[in-house]
Amino acid sequence: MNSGPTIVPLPYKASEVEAAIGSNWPSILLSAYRWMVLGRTLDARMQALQRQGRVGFYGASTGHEAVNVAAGLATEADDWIFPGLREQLVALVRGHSLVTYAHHLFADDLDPGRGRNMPCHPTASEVHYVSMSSVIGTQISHAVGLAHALRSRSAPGVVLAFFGDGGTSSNDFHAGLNFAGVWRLPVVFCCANNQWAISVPVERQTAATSLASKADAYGFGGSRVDGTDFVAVYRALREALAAARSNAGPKLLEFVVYRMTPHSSADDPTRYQPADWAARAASHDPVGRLEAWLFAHQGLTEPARSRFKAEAEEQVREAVRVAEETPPPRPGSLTEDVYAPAVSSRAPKGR
Ligand SMILES: Cc1ncc(C[n+]2csc(CCOP(=O)(O)OP(=O)(O)O)c2C)c(N)n1
Ligand SMILES: [Mg+2]
Repeated sequence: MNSGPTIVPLPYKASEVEAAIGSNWPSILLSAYRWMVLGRTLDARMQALQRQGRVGFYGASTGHEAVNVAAGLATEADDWIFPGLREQLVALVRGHSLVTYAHHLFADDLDPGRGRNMPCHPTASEVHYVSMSSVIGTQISHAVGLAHALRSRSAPGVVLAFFGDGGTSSNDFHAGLNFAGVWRLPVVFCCANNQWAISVPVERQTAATSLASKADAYGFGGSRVDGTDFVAVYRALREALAAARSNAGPKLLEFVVYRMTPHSSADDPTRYQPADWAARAASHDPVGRLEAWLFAHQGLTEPARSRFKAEAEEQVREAVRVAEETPPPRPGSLTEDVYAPAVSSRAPKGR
């Protein structure tokens, strides 16, 4: 294994992992690790391309991978995802094509959003992944509205609403959680507490003892989970999803993670983060923690690790190549998907 930061080990024996996530744990963990490596590789490449002026903006999810991959693997096809800035990996794990996502990042003619949204705001309707609004917190009330619609129509599915620690101070957080609690809607609120809202540390965001504790005020349960521990995240999500599916009501999960990159490509965290932040974050790296466990307990080898990394790099390289060869959106696409097809206002003859 690479010599790197001292990783805080995942505290499990194999039997405990089996108890937590079921008998197919070996394939779940291996699949999770490979998706996490893909996410990490994608982030590194896109941040470099942004610096080269080849994509306009990028918000990395480095440090959030265990949460995103667990959400992708724990949800069912009927479920819905309302993301914040850093959850695109959830869409990819649920089956959204990496090439299509690259078309979005390059805002080209094959972007399903027709190049109108800034990068990292994809729409992936085929996997029930709803394009986010950049206005912090608004996706929370959108998610609750959809959960209400599912309930009204007796349609299956649970809605996952993602937001950050900063998002818990938004009006929509209150409106959304309040409404979901009163109506006992099938929503799992997933707060990725990466301890920063750009330059504002979470201690200045709230005086509450935890973000999870805010659920008490809305009449449902909240739990704080180590968001860099894939096993803990997967188990918490499976339990919350099962409860919501059986009409036991919503849940707030606070996943404590470490933002391992600048807020976005338009940020310089050296101006506000303490000098030891990067080292603390690296010791809680979710990819490194799962990788170390797989080496110790599941027979992961250095050649296999290198092969997974090379495969991820090749997938990303190919997606970038295809997107960069695609022309920008056609001018004529500007009004596509904007207006509904014209409907005659005149009543049919004979009535
Ligand atoms: C209503 C609103 N206020 C301010 C902003 C500017 N802004 C963009 S991201 C961000 C911080 C978000 O922090 P958090 O919710 O913790 O999510 P993170 O980016 O850390 O994942 C802010 C203040 C915004 N987009 N919307
Ligand atoms: Mg944050």
